[in-house]
Amino acid sequence: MGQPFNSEKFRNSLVNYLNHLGYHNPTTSQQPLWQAVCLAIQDQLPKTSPKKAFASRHVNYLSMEFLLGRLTLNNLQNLGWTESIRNKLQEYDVQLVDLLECEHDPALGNGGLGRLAACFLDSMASIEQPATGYGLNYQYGLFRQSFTQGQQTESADDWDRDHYPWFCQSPIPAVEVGFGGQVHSKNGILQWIPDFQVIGKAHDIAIIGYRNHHQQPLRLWHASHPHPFNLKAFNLGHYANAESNAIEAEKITKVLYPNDNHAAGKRLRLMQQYFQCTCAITDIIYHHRQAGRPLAELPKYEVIQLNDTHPAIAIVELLRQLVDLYQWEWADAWQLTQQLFAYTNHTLMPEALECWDLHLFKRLLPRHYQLIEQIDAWFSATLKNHPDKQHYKTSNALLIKGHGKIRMANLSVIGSYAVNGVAKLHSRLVTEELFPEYAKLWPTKFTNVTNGITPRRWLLMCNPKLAELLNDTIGEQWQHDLSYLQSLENHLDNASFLQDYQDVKQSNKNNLAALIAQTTGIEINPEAMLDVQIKRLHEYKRQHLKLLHILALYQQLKTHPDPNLPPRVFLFAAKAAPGYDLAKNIIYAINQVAAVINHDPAVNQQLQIVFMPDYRVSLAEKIIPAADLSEQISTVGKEASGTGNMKLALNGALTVGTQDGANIEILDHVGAEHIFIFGQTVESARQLWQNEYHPEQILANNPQLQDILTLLKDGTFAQGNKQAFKPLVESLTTAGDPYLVLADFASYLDIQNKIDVRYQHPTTWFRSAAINTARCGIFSSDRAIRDYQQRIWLSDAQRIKG
Ligand code: GPV
Repeated sequence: MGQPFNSEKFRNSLVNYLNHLGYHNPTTSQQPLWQAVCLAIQDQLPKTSPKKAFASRHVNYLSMEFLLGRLTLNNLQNLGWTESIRNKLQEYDVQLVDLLECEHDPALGNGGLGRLAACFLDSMASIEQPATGYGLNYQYGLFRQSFTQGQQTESADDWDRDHYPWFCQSPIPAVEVGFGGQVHSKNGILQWIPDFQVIGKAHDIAIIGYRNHHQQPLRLWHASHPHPFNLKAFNLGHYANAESNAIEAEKITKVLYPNDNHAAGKRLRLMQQYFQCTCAITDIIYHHRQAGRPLAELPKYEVIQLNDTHPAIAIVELLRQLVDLYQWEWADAWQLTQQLFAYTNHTLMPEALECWDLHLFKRLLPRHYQLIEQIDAWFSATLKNHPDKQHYKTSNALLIKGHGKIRMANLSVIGSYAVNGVAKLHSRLVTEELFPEYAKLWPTKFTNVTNGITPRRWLLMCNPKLAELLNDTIGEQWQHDLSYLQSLENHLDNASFLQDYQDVKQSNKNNLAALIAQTTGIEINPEAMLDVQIKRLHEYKRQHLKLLHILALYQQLKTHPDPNLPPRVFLFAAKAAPGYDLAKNIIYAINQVAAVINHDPAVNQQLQIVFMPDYRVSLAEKIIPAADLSEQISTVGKEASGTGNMKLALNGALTVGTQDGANIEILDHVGAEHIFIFGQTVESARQLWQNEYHPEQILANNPQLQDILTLLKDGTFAQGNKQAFKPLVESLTTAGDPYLVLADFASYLDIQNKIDVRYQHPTTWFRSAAINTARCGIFSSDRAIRDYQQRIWLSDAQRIKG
C-alpha cells in the first residue's frame, strides 16, 4: 500500500521551489527542475513514522561507506508515487526519465561493502527494523573515471552535496570531537585535554520503506570548526592563518578514501574514523537519555553493528565516555560495551586488515591508547588460568608492541558479543583461518549471515520489463517477499512465458547497446552473448583471467577461423584504486586489446570488447538487466561473498564462477545444471600454496598459454611497445602468480567452451536463466536482515520469548 499523493499540494510546492530557485516555469532547464521536484515530494512526507511496538532492538549501523546510488526513482517507487508524478510532469511536457538522469549518484562508497550498507538500510526500513545509519557526509565521493589512450584517469567527484535535495533538516545537536593533546591526572581523575577540536553536524537522508509509511534516518556527519574565522589571528596580522583551523577541520570530511579491500594507514583516515565514531556514540547516548532511560539499559534497547573494522574505534570511544564523562567504574563500562557491539567481517585479505601504527595512534588519541592497553590487560587476565595462555597472548594480542601496531580486527572481536562473516564459506574461514583461537575461546560468538541485495532497486526499479512479466505471471506478492519467485517454477514448461522472458532480456540488451554506442562509440551486436565482469578492479577478482580467455579466443580465430563460435560481447566496468599500479595496468591491457580486436575484421564479427568507463550504481542498473553471463571468477577463499553475483543471477544471467563466497550458495540454490563452476577448491588451493605453487611448470606444459603471454610481451597490442604490460606479465610469472590465474586457466577455458555450446540452444539457456530468477529469492537483503535479527540483534530476553 502506497502513501496518498496530493497532486494539488505537489503542484503548489513545485511552483514555490522553482520561484525560490529563480526559475519561473516548470519547462525551465532540467537540473533545477529535478531539485524542485524532489523538494516538493519531500514536502509531502510525514515528519515522523508511526510508532509501533518492535520486536527487536534499535540498530545503529556504523559504516564509513554508504553507496546509495540515485534516490529519486527509488523513493518514488517505495512511496508508490511514480505514476502520479510521471503524469503530473507530463502536463508540463516534462519526461520523468529525462529528469531522473539529472541526479548525480551519491557515491559515498567504494563497492560491495558500501552498497551492502545501502541495501541493508532499504531492507530495514521496508521490514520495519528500527535503525539509524551513521556515516560521513563526504564532499567528494568515489573519484570519476575516464580513459586517456586506454589509461585510467581520475577526477574529483563533486556531487554538490550542499544542494542535494534528499537531505532533510535534522534538529540534532552538534558534537564536539577532540584530537591530540595530553591526558592529565587531577585528584586521581584522568582528564584528556585535546589539542584541537572540530564540530560534527548531522545531515540526514530519509530512508523510505517500501509502501509501508515508514522512514528512518541515514545520519551523515560533516566536520567544521567552531571558530571558522580566527579573529585574533586576523587582528594580529596573521591573515593567512586566520582561517587555518577551519581548513583543517573541513579536511576531515573532504573526500572518501578510494581503497577497496586495502587499508591505507593514513592519519587523516584515522581522523575520519574517530570523528565518525564520536559523533555516532554521542548521538546514540543522547537519544537514549532523551527517552528517559538509564545508561545501564543501553544494551536492552540498542545494538551497534560495525560494518567491518573501519568504525571499530567506537568500542573504545563508548568506553571512554562511560569512564571519563559518566564516571563509571572501568569494569562496568567494559561489560556494558561488550553487550552493545556486534562486528561483521568482510575480508580475509591480509592487506585489508587494519593495523594502526602505535605512535600515530597515541599522538592522535592518547586517552584511547591508554584504554586499549587496559583492554589488552583485561584480555590477558581472562586467560590467566588458560593452559595455552602464552600462545593466546602472542597470536591474539590487541597491541603488538614489537611491531608497533594496534590490530583493529582483534579489538573488534574482543569488544563485541557477536562476530559474523558474510557467506557460509567466508564465515567458516573466519573461524578456521583468521580467528581460530578466539573461536575456541568463545565458540558461540561466531555466526554467519549471508549477504543479500534489495529487490526494490535491483529488480523492480532497474528491470521494469521483467518486473511486469513477473507480475503478470505470478502476481505481485514477490515485491514484498522475494521467496514468492519460487512459484515461477510452475511456468518453466510454458513456451510463451519463456519466449516473453527471452524478449525482456533482448529488449534490455538493445537499450544497453544504445547506451554503449552513445558513451563509447562502439556498435555492439545486440544479438551476441553479453558476457559481463563488473566490479572493482583487483588481482583477486581476476579480470586478467578473463583477458587470457579473450586472448585465447583471438588466437584461435586468427589461426583457425570457426564460423560456429557464437558471437560474444565482453563487457568490463571497473575502477582501480588510484595508487594500485598493477590494477591500472590490467585496465590498460584490456583497453589496448579491445582497440585491436574491435578493429580486426578477422575476429570482430565474433569478439567485441567494451570497457565502460566510470562504473557506478546507476551504470550497474543498466548493465545488470541486459547481461547473459555473469563472471564471478575470484581466487577461491578471497571474495568474502560478492553481491553483484546475486544481482546478475536474479536478473537472469547465468553465472560462471569459482567455488568462492556466495557463489557456492548460488550453486546450492539454482542447481549445478544452471550455473558453470570451475577451478580450484579452497582445499586444493590451500595445498597448492602450502606445497609451493609452481606456475612456471604450468606455463612450460601449456603452449597455448605461452603464445598468449607472448602476445602480451611482443608489442602486438601496444604499437610495438614490449614493456606496456610488464607489471601484468610479471605478476603471472616472476612474481609467482599469487592469485592462481595460471592454475585455473585450463579449467576456465574448458568451462567457457561448454558455455558456448549451451548458448547455441536458446530454449535451454533461457530456461536456466528463468530458473536463476525463480531460485534467487533467498538472496533478498530482507532475508539477510531477518537473519541478523534472529542471530544477532534480538536481546536474550526477546530470543527466549520469541
Ligand atoms: I573489507 N568489501 C568491500 O567492498 N570493501 C572492503 O573494503 C571490504 C570488503 C566487500 C567484499 O570484498 C565482498 O566480497 C562482499 O560481498 C562485500 O564487502 C559485502 O560484504
